[in-house]
Amino acid sequence: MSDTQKSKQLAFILRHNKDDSIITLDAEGWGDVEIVLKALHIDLETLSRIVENDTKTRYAFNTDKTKIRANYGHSVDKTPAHHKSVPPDILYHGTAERFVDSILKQGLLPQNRQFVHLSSDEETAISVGKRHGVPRVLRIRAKQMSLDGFEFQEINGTWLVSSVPTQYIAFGNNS
Ligand code: HQG
Repeated sequence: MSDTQKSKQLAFILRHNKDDSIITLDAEGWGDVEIVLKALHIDLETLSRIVENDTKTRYAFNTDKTKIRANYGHSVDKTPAHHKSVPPDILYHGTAERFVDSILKQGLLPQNRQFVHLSSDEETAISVGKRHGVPRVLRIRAKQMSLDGFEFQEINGTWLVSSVPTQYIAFGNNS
């Protein structure tokens, strides 16, 4: 099985394993590396390669590599407390054409995840949107949200926020 396939399995157990059937995560999302290695049938060298080569910084080890967690994307309510960051003026959200009407009525909601995920670049947002269908890119007035009291966390260009009310949403040109 390729590293990409293993990474998808890793993402599942560190983000979505709701009933703790595969692994028990602590309140900040850390799970035992030993359990991950057994569950994925890989060795520490392979796991380290997946973590280090991940272009979106999806995962992190603790200092002695006994624990691992997903940095974002969780549906389980065991999420890292990243530093709060002040976002740039504009962030991007990639979605599918078929969700746009609903988003314009309700704003962006985290749906099954703990946070709404935004991107610092438009290209990434397009590829995020393609996962769901015909992509559309929304421009989010993130700095204004921050000034209005919304808290943002950033992990290597992926930004997390609790929700995005409609007044902060506009369409990108390149959608
Ligand atoms: C949409 C991946 C209707 C939202 C990505 C999205 C990201 C609404 C979908 C990360 C809505 C949820 C997260 C509303 C939001 N009405 N639809 N009111 N509010 N939506 O997968 O942002 O590669 O949970 O637009 O790259 O697509 O796995 O979120 O289309 O960073 O590391 O509901 O996951 O990262 O879909 O993706 P998702 P997402 P990884």
